[in-house]
Amino acid sequence: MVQGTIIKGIAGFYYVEADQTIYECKARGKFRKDNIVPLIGDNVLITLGTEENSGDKYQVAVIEEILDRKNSLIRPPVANIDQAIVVFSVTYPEIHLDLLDRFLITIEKENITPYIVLNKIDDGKEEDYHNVVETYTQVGYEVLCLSAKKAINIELLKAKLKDRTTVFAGPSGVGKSTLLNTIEKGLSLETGEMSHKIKRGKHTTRHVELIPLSMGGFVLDTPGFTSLQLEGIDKDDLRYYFREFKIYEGLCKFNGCSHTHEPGCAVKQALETGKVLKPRYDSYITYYNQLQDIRRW
Ligand SMILES: Nc1nc2c(ncn2[C@@H]2O[C@H](COP(=O)(O)OP(=O)(O)OP(=O)(O)O)[C@@H](O)[C@H]2O)c(=O)[nH]1
Ligand SMILES: [Mg+2]
Ligand SMILES: [Zn+2]
Repeated sequence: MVQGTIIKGIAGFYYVEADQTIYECKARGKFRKDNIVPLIGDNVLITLGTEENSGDKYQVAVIEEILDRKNSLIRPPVANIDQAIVVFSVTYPEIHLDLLDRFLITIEKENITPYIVLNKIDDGKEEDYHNVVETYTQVGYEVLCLSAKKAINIELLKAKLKDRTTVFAGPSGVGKSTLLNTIEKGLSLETGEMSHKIKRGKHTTRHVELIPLSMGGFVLDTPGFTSLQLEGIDKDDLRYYFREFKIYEGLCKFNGCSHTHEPGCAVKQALETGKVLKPRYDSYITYYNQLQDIRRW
């Protein structure tokens, strides 16, 4: 068997790179039986087929084994990630803070390093997005404001990517594929016009793809998404995924304080003094209640 990495999946085929060759693979039926979906970024063992496939473009092979994952995401569906760049645009589509918070939670849970990118600053006014920058910087995230189109501040982003595996995620039309084309010369990922009527993207990218960078490292372009479920999260763990709460852990009056209703809560005190920001705390309460409702069901 040969070890490789899944770099793309289209219509039931997985494209696996091993020893600088790309193999077109089917996955063994046992994966479906065990409810395991191979993910882009998975390290796999394959057996090589003998016959050529119809197009003669790729050699064929079969995925026999998926090696242990370091981490994985459901949306976008990727595995073995070091960092995630969550991309929004400062013009259209508009920044969607609920989606941003949900995405940050899933990233924190999987121990992936997150960065926030606000793209299209060539087209926007600083006063319209400086609140977002301030809020999330105070929370403890690095926020990069840039323009893929005019190549503003691209070097700041590029410096983060070397020798790492980084997934680009965010709504359709924010410029994920445009950014990657700007970062890697010679790359020509398809990009889409905005729909002017509804001011949204048109879901141009349809597959997740793992792309090598010439400076070292990999990036993953992914399709845009409009919603994100908080799946597989216990409400009692939610507080660990709000990074600004961490310094108060153990300082509340009650052990295991949920920071929702308990007296003597250090997080709520920090909220009073503005050290914890109200919109983020409100997000926390909203998701906490949602997760509680799911459990009751
Ligand atoms: N003004 C401006 N427009 C940009 C910028 N970056 C991307 N765009 C435009 O935004 C539109 C969408 O860009 P894409 O790169 O296709 O967006 P995407 O995030 O990959 O979208 P999906 O593949 O649908 O998820 C295109 O018309 C781009 O030209 C930018 O920095 N400034
Ligand atoms: Mg795209
Ligand atoms: Zn508390």
